[in-house]
Amino acid sequence: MIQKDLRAVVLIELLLPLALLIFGVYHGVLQVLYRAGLIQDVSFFGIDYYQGLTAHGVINAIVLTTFFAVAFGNVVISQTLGQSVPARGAWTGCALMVVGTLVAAWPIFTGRASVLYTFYAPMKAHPLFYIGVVLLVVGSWVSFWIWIPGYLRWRKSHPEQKTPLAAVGIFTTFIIWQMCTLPVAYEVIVQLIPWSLGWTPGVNVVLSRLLFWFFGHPLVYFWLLPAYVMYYTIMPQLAGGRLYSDFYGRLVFMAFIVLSTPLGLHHQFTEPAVSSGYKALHAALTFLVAVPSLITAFTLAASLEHGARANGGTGLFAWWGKLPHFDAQRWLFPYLFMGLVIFILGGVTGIVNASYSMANLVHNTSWIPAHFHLTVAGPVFLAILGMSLYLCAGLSGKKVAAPRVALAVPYLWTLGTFTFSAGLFYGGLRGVPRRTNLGISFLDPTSNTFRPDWVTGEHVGAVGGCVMGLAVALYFYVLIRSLLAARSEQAADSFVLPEAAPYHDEDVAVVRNFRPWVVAAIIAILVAYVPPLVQVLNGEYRVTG
Ligand code: HAS
Repeated sequence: MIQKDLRAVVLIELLLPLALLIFGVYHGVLQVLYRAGLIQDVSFFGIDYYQGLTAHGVINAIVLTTFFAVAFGNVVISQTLGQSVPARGAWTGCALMVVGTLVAAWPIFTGRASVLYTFYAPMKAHPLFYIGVVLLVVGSWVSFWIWIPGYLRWRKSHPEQKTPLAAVGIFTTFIIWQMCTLPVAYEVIVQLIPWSLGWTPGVNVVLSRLLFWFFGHPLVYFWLLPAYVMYYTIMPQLAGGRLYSDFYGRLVFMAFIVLSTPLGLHHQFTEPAVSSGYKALHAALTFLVAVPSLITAFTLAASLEHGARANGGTGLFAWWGKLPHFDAQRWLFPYLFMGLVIFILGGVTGIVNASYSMANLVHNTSWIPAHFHLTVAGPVFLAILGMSLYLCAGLSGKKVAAPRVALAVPYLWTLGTFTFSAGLFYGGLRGVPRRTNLGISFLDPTSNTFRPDWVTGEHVGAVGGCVMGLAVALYFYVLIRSLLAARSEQAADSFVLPEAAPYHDEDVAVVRNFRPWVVAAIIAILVAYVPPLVQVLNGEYRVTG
């Protein structure tokens, strides 16, 4: 059962970022219009291109994901470890995150923080942007810390039992978050805030980038792992079956603790300050971090097959048809399943990016946003949308209105992301740059920089982006109608998340305890990052102003 005293806080943590998402998605649609040359201006309705791009990235990739991870974590820990989340602590964490978000929103919306969601130097924001980010992160830390005493109590009183898999997934998510946010906290507090206040004349730009990407890659697993919790512990039940192997679920989560962080240099293959040997090490580790996702692909496919066969599925492939793809009662299923389908291409293109020499071809081109819209805007975003609707309706004791429309959203979103990404991959391979207002430059036929060979990709991308916008509009139609529906106290009291039983329930000692994995993670981080850090500190990469 989910604690009653957590309902309000969880609903705020879900609904506030969803409200902001309206701006986030609006600026996403504007992006594709600017880039396709359909808007030929530096700004639209008073918000300029880079301001809108910053709002899009910060809201969608940082605010929505952090709030959701905390909200979902509160629900999972409360349900699986039995009423162990102190409500006062949950409110404190939530309040810090809300204040942080509002404080950071002011400089963004007044044009004082157009530094994009990758906010490292030399771009400089108003100090309130950085202070807001710090509060948001500290709020998420507080929300995590308050789960730990309840977990330790649970372990003491259940010495023979394995920690529920969903709780393992949530703790993994936040252990990674805790490890990766410490260096970025140093960057923001010691480098960026004093610099933006004018207290220091300049910052070491390369150090700022190194610290950001130390955080920036594990950040993607912080986004992804709540979706993995749903795939492993909820989706098999929705499919009518069981999780094929409990051990593989645990192994995957533990492996992410070790492998998520020591590979951020794959975002810096072109960084002059770091030697190529360490970049090669990070490239190799990047291939290794794909392994838990490959294990996930096989474990989930086996779990889906088990469910489909239990529903009467037969044959080598025909059983896929017996999954609840179009069952309006189980509308949550396609939010998870279509996320996985999208992730196949997101994963393959990630491996291309990791391939050192290939990265030189695609780096900073539109290939990169094509890749990450098949990852963070694919499995992650669909899981967040689906679970937010599920929780908002369930915790407020309401029925999801228009379940058929709810069911259509993930399909429409998938069509949109595939179309959008196809256009951006095509353009990226032809050198179309990312983060560029193409409408006033390369896609303006009157400009002497006009590139006719870049038009097709951006136009295809614009069609996809508009379809994605339509999918989100339909989502909000369902969400708002559901929130306005009649409330049942009894339904709210009895609401729980589905929990899939394991088919193979192995008990393997090595995945019962976080400690060895955290120690291995720290060693891996020291090996992968100390020498590059020394190289950066020995150089002189200071900017002033
Ligand atoms: Fe990435 C850049 C490499 C995963 C997000 N990535 C980015 C950026 C973002 C991002 C936001 O090495 C841009 C940052 C910026 O602004 O500059 N990425 C990888 C690799 C993986 C990967 C190797 N990325 C992600 C995930 C993200 C994400 C996850 C968000 C959540 N990425 C890179 C690299 C760069 C990069 C370089 C820098 C590029 C540059 O030069 O700037 C891997 O973890 C991917 C492994 C995944 C798989 C897929 C497994 C498939 C599954 C689905 C199974 C399906 C089933 C259903 C069961 C191997 C689990 C079956 C259904 C049927 C119909 C058959």
